[in-house]
Amino acid sequence: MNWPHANPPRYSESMTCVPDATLLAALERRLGPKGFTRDPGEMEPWLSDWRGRVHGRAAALLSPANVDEVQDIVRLAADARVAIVPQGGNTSMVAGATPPAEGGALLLSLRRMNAIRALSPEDNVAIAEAGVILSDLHDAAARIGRRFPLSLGAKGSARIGGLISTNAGGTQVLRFGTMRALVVGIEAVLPSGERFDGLSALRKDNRGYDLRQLLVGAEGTLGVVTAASLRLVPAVGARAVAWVGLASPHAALTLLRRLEAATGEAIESFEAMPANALAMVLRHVPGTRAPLAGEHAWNILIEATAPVGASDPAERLTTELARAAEEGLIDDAVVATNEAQAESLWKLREVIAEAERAEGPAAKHDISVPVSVVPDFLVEARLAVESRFVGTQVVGFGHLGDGNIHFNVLPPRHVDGKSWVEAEGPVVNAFVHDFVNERGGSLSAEHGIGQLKLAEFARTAGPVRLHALQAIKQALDPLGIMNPGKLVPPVA
Ligand code: 2HG
Ligand code: ZN
Repeated sequence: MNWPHANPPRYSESMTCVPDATLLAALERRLGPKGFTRDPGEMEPWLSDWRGRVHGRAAALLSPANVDEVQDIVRLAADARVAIVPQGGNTSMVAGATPPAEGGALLLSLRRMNAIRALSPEDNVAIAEAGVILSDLHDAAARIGRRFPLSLGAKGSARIGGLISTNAGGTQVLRFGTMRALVVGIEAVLPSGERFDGLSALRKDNRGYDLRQLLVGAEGTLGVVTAASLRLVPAVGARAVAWVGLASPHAALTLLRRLEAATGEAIESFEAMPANALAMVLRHVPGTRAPLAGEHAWNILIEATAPVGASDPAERLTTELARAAEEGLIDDAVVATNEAQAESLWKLREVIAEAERAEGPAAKHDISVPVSVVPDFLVEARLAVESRFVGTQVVGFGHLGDGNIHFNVLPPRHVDGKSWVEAEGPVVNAFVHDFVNERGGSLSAEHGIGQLKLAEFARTAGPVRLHALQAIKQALDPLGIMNPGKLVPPVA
């Protein structure tokens, strides 16, 4: 049993070719003017990542209208050994959908495939194409008295295919899990051009290796996800949204466990923001204001929900928060009294990424550690980073209840942020990731590896994980045409 060392996989990044005029003409004929463009103006918005850090080029932008067209694209590209970069809403935090700078790849946009093919209240399933925008799926589920329980700040532009391909998390993972827990079936075009028809809404299916789960979180490196059957849950009957100010992440975790015990399964979101994250939002996002008087070291956004027919969770939440205040566990709290107030509290949380983008470059991390470790991590890692990299400021916020912290390090004031991130970013990244590894954590909790984490992933993954990953890549995409340069570190 000396695999994988005796027989290392051969996948390497440099195997693809630049498309020639014959291939481009064939693609143009097959896709027509709506599905094929090389116009620089039309391609431009899709060639950079959301944060504007990575800029690529592409030989053409392909926007197929259906799975047959996706299959033909993949077949033609495979014959010519040309790389394909699948793209949905282009909201990746790790430049997972940005084509390489050389310009040889074909950018494959799933945006035109945006039909919700079926909604079944009997199966509690929606079948959505890869290009469906998350908030459109929310609305469609609501129309049949159900809901799709995954949400995140980018819900107005993130698309189902990308959410699946990154195994997206977001703000409701606490109760319903990440995308992985919500994908019931998948339809995808494999790197051979064959269609994997796995859409049926089976809740039990033990036919061996789970290709569906292999494609979730594969970042387009094992094929193109074209549609999925997605789990729906009962619609929300009542929700209570609260904003809490407290002194430490330790108090926050105690509060979370207490609220869970008091409200059954009602707590869906428990999002933590230090004072500097809230200040950043108030500074950059017009129309926002602090919900509580005074500054609090930590702010927690809590949502509790109950399905139709169950009792309103607001009363229990209010009672528990009052008790926590009396005992000195929290400093202050407000429970929204109407939907508009609830929405404005949520907005403060959902626009953090936008505020950060406006603030300027930072060394960014999307880490996870066991939930019990989060409070100490937040205090110790901040101290360690700010003492090691003098003048920096840590903004660590996020999904405390999932053990997932966006641990972002702002450059010292008075330095050029972009140059600092270029020069110091990798050193800071390695420092933070080592700190996380020593605590049994992961360098990617919910954003994926993409291109931005690839070197750090290769450095820290260890040979067993790495070789298994490379072997799977080699088996399913032997030509290396699917989103090369992302997720799978090439064999040295
Ligand atoms: C969030 O939770 C997103 O707001 C973005 O995952 C995190 O900007 C970030 O670091
Ligand atoms: Zn997040």
